[in-house]
Amino acid sequence: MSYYPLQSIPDYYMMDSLLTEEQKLIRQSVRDWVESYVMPVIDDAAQHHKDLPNLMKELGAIGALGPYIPEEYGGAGLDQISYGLIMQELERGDSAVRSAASVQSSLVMFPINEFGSEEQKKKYLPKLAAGEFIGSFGLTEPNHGSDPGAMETHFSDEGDHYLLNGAKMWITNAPVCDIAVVWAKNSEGKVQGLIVERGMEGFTTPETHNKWSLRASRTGELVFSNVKVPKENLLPGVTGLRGPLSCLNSARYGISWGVIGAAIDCYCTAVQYSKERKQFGKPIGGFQLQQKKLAEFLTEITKAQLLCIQLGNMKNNHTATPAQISMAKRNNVKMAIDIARESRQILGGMGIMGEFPMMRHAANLESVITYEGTHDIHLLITGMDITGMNAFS
Ligand code: TGC
Ligand code: FAD
Repeated sequence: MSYYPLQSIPDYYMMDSLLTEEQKLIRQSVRDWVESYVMPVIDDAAQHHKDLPNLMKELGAIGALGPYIPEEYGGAGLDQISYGLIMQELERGDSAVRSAASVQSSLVMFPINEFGSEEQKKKYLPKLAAGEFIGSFGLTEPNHGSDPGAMETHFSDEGDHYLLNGAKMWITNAPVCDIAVVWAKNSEGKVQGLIVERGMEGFTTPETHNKWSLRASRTGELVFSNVKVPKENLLPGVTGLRGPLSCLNSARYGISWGVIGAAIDCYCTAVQYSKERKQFGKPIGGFQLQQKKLAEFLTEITKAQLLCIQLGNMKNNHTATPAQISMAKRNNVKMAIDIARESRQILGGMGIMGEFPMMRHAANLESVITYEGTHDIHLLITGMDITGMNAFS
């Protein structure tokens, strides 16, 4: 259960008037699920680095896996604002829960739906939508994070199969995945996507231990040592870096919404605490310095909500550009991490305790500000869009 009444979740600019009844119902059902399934156990899971039991199947059951994937493949066929609202509600619970859903939806189901063959869609999408299969997405490598175009993982055509070699690092859900969408270079040096299945000889997924962030999520490596990948596992619909980067557009969009949820959880907790906690004979919420913080939090959350609603409209119309998505990801993650850090101070010493969510969200957001393109990389994408000049090379 959240520490604050759910009615206090802010909608300062009446953005609900821009939502359909269906979108509001979807948000409410995910909010209810987060209250009953995530909130009671998330502190224990994060403190002790434990999985939330049966998480992927639970997410599948509430329609949070592949919400915008067509119904014929097991998705919910929803629009992009509904997808965003689902991400927001999940990340109000914890970034690890949103990560699980956004990797599966945007980084595994999206490329199979967008670039996969009919057989691949039928084979994998319904199981991924139900959470029966857990997927991971391998782009980042030990030597190549921000510059995936320089990746070393490669495959060769061996007649009746491909032979895959290389390694991916920092991969969400690698240790528990059933399949991995892996981006690798073909013998001409062009990037293509392969679906690698657990059990293929030479494919291992060692776990990355000792994280201070996203402790309720598994992170690991994908290691390929002469893995024989059947030819039918190549994604036929895309060649080039555009393939993986298109998936990132979808995941970055989801993160832009998701982090609003983490900010809301911190903001609402701080408001509630500031009304209850008395010092110098009155609630600390009555002091101007605390009000300044709370007023700024609400202003920033409201601005982030407006960015997302309009970006969602543009996504629905297929007009959102990658640079517009970068702006929202960068702005909203920074907004959320600032609110997590500052709101912790409103709780004084209590702010460092697991009973309250700020330290957990702040620590999680240290990953979120780095993955899916770092804060600085997104700034350079915006800079390039403004000037037409590429600061990367
Ligand atoms: P560049 O030469 O600019 O572009 C290469 C080709 O890609 C196209 N392109 C895009 N296409 C679709 N969407 C985008 N966002 C695109 N950006 C570029 C581009 O048009 C070009 O196409 P073509 O047909 O002309 O070949 O590429 P570059 O090598 O200079 O790199 C550009 C840069 C730095 C922006 C890009 O590499 C980048 O975004 N780097 C950041 C890497 C990143 O975000 N990695 C994320 C890994 S996945 C992850 O973190 C998951 S965490 C999940 C969780 O747990 O929630
Ligand atoms: P680097 O690229 O080495 O960057 C280091 C620093 O240099 C950063 O501050 C960066 O902004 C800066 N920098 C780099 N280039 C420039 C430049 N041109 N100009 C100025 N500054 C620059 N990846 C996946 O493929 N799949 C996943 O599922 C996945 N999950 C992840 C989960 C977690 C918990 C984490 C932490 C990461 C995950 N990642 C995943 C990897 C993530 O996308 C990368 O960490 C990220 O893209 C940055 O790469 P890097 O860590 O190698 O940093």
